[in-house]
Amino acid sequence: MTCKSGGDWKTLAVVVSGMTCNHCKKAVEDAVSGVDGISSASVDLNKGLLKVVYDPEQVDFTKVQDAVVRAGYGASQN
Ligand SMILES: [Cu+2]
Repeated sequence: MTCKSGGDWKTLAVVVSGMTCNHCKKAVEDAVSGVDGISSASVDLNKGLLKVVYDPEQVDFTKVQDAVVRAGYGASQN
């Protein structure tokens, strides 16, 4: 992925369903952080929330959702 010099990253919060333990948390984080244009992905397991730092020129909610679904979980916009 290309490195950008600050300022144009955005943050997105996604509601993730189906996570029950730390393995799920890591599976979602790994799947989403591997997407081009995503700088970081972190899951709050208790809240069922995924926080994504992304480049809006490359990534939108659908891309994040695809990655979560591929990992076997559900994603909806909060
Ligand atoms: Cu699990």
